[in-house]
Amino acid sequence: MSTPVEETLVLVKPDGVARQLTGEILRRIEAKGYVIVDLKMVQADRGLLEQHYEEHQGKPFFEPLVEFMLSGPIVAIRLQGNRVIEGFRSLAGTTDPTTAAPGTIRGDLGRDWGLKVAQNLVHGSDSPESSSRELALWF
Ligand code: D4T
Repeated sequence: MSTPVEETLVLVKPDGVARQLTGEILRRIEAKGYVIVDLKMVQADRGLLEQHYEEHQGKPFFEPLVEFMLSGPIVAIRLQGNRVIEGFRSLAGTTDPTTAAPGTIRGDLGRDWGLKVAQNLVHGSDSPESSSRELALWF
């Protein structure tokens, strides 16, 4: 079965950078066999984050989420591979780090810190449409 080569946007969020987990997260991505084709550290601004999270505008966690993403540098990664969109989300685990499966980035390295917004270490695009839109925003 042949599958198309895809690209996805991965972000190591400010908690991952602050906790010095960037290397561990990149190690897991590379060990899986996906290819890092571009990578940069950025301090995002509010405009970028409001566009990135536009689907969540108006939700109670939107403002805490933007504040969290403004709280420190982010590592943005353009990642390539067959079915990498689905594959990275599988590596990352589900949104809530408390219940994310052990073996995943969020399940092994994340936890609930009792804050207004889940600090869950990474972001990965959730569809080909999101991936194109988000890569154009960040790169
Ligand atoms: P991202 O988009 O950051 O990769 O995370 P997910 O795809 O797993 O989750 P999401 O877009 O639904 O949520 C974005 C971001 O908001 C936080 N969040 C989300 C939260 O604190 N409370 C919530 O109820 C939801 C749905 C966590 C991730």
